[in-house]
Amino acid sequence: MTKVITYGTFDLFHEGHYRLLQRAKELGDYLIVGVTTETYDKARGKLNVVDSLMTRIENVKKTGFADEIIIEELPGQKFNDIKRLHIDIFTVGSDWTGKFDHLKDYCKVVYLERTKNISSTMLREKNSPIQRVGIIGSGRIANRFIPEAKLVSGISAQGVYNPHKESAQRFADKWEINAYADLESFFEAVDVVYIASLHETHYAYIKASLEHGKHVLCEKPMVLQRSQAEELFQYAKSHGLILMEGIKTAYCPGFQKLMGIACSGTIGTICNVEACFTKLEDKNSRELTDTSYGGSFTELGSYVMLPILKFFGTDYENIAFDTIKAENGLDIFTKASFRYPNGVATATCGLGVKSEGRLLISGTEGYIVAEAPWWKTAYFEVHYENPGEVEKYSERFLGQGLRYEISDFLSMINGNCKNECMLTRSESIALADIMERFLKEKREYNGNG
Ligand code: C2G
Repeated sequence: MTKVITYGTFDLFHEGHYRLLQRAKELGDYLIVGVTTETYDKARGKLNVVDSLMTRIENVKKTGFADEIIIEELPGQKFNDIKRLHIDIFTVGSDWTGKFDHLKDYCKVVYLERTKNISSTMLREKNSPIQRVGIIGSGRIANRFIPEAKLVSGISAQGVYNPHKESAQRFADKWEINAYADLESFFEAVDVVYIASLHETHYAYIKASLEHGKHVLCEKPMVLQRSQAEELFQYAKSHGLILMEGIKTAYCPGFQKLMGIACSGTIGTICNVEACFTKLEDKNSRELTDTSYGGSFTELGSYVMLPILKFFGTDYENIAFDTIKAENGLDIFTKASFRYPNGVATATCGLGVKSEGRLLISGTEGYIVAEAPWWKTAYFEVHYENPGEVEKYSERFLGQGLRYEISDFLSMINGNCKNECMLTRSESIALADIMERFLKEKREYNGNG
């Protein structure tokens, strides 16, 4: 008798799960299915699991393919199960290819092809809230998005759009999703859109997505003009659609905690915020050669302005930019100084100058400091007049951290989030406004100089 084992969360049970179990059963005579517990999913950083363990087990049972169901509650359990249950074949979807090769010493390991298309009819009939996400752009950030989205239950990567067919196909092959070089067929196949294309293309893609009735999560900087941000948010609102700007820091639990502490009054009234983020880039990179939209501020400015807008709001009295430029006119280092009625702030960033990346929030009673990489907030300290009195806080920041914004995006779509999202519309509009001012100043200067 050939014994097969497979594992999964099987949340919001769909045809991808069904087909996996069907083929797993066909591999042998006896199929054991391990269903993950909430604790295990939490430990491996999977967010948004909706169905209870009992419901998920029931759904696996209903398929009729499982001869036995066990629960998976510990990391490392697979190895023990394989020995204990005398397993011949371990199988899992091909989205895990390579990840379980270490089990090959103990049994056969089979990766079954992931189901690319989860049809909307099946999901709608079941009234399932799974959102099929389409990705616009196929670069570095888009590559980070897919493994993160996999760790958020309720969203399934369906396809990628890139007008360059070969790029789309390469990306699609890598992640086992569909490739589209035609926007109309892309929109037909997906429910929601994630935009990770070049900055200057965001506006047109967001507009097209909203006009096709799709909710949108767009990478920062969302747009580069205030009027565009206002128009898009207005359109989204009046059509009942979600439009969200993805600045990962804003959504991560560590930054939420830091904001909570800063706003609790423990450091008194906040008077000064200094945020710095530098990342040395290759001189030949797009970021340092695209003379229209490259440069440090368009690339990193969103991160360093975020805490300033969060703590002081969007009504600054004055903003001044100081930049150091490369020969091609692009800023390799920029310092934006803000003046507010009751405070001052600086947002510093650089792609060609290295500095100490730090977030400092000074108040009348003390200060909060988070060292680099504070934009992936995992640790910060609260200091007071007495240097011996230091409070230390830490928080998990898992993987690339995109899962937090994806999780919030889903909560907004599913109506589980009562408030505006973690990054408000007015903050996103202010960010677009500042980007516009910066680019205008830069162009005037370069034009005159
Ligand atoms: N699956 C698939 N096609 C999809 C979605 C999922 O073939 N479109 C497969 C997965 O590869 C996995 C199974 O269905 O083999 C269950 O998927 P999930 O519930 O998402 O579980 P997962 O997070 O993949 O956990 O210890 C747990 C295992 O590592 C798998």
